[in-house]
Amino acid sequence: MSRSNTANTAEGDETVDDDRASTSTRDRFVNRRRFLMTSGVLAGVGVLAGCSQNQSESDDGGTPTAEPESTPEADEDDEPSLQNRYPGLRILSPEPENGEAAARATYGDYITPREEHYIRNHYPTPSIEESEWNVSLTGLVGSEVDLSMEEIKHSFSTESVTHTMQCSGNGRNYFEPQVGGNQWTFGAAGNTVWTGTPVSEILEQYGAETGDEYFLTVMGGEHPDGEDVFCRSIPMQKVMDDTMLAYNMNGSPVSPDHGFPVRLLVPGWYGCNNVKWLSRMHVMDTMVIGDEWEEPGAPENGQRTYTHWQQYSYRVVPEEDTRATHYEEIPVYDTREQMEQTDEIANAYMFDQVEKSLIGYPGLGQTVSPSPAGTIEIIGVAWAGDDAVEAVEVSTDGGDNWGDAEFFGPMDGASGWRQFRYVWENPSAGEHTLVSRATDERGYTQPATISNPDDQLRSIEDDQYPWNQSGYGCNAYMAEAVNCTVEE
Ligand SMILES: Nc1nc2c(c(=O)[nH]1)N[C@H]1C(S)=C(S)[C@@H](COP(=O)(O)O)O[C@H]1N2
Ligand SMILES: [Mo]
Repeated sequence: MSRSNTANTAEGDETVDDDRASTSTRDRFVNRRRFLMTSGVLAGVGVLAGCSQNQSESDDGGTPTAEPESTPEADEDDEPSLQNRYPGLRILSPEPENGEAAARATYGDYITPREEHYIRNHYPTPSIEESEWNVSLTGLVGSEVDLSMEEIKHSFSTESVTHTMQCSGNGRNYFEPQVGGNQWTFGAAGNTVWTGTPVSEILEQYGAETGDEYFLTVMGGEHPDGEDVFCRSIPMQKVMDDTMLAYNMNGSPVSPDHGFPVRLLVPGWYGCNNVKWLSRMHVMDTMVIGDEWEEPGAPENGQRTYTHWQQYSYRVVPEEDTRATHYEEIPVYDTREQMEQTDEIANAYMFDQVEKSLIGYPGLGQTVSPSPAGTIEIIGVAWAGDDAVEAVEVSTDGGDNWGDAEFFGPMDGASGWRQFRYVWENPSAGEHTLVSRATDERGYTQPATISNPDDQLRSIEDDQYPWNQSGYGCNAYMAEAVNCTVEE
């Protein structure tokens, strides 16, 4: 696939901004369908196509946007639709493929099945033959190399990690005033086991610079000609710690839409860092920045090529800023810690995730009845990026009074979510507002609400999450409240 950055935008349309859907109807550039036939997922697809997908209950977060396609429809050449391939998703756009978990029930379990794991694509899912795919290693290395999938899988160690993948834009729908882009509610998060090759071994094998001052700039191979390369710069410290080239997801090959045949996996960090259809890794002594990585005249002419997704997008930008300030490097990577260091980092980068929790039962708008013992067990999940979750509290009265939840289930390192339960004693009949809030090992706790744009916040202050132009990073617990009805 071409890595050229010289092509013009085919239709002269605006460069896609932020984590927003590209709605342009540019030409298909690959045959997605043939890809599915060759990637080993078709057997699963057949099963899914037979399922009904009545998952969305009343549980759609009350969003005004796309309804799930209710009628299973085949594409021209009989590939099952995105909805049929992923019956647990509410589809936000069929192409590029974007969808989120349709029901809160996804957050009542530990492992998220592939059919319920959100998909976030800027460009259509590409058609890739595994046997023809290479990942190149370039830049500050002893010797540059093209690695086949065979080498990636079998010339190095194999690792597995549980990781809560979450889109930076999850919860964007709750921002007021509304911000543009895919209107994700709660569902752009999932917890899965990823298997692959530690990137550190590959870098060491080929003599790369691996000190803390370096960055690994990683690029997706799927961009249509003239579009920005999906490119991210990961600090070397994190790369050497636990980042891997993942090719299996929950014990099956990563699905086409989730990055087949290989993606970068950055445990605990926002989804955007986990570059899918990985084609190139480039060792640098700064983040990707500057003319060398942009078209001449960028960004005015909309040809931002390699820098766009790292420097312009995925930044916390308050209303008063015209654009994010670009940096060659920053002193801390924890997103919440960056937000606090506004003297040094004007606009936080979406790297390590902030603490968050979601109730999985009861679901939104659900009517539930107490057990014979007169209790209701509220369950959910909590995570805090690559930091451990220390505590979860639950309130059954909209945040006035709180009690401690208890953890249960597996704990596979910090980057996977923890399950929690809270036994609600003697719930009264009628409507209730349930909320949960997590505190991480750094002592950071989820704030209550999203701020007003006028407040121009850059960090979490006074129990408020900073409203920002692209709606990134929302972890305000009132936004995630579950209204339910208890039966007599
Ligand atoms: N090459 C490439 N990688 C990508 C993207 C993309 O559009 N292209 N989207 C990113 C974003 S914004 C997210 S949130 C995650 C989503 O991963 P998933 O679709 O497997 O859930 O992939 C990331 N990796
Ligand atoms: Mo994302």
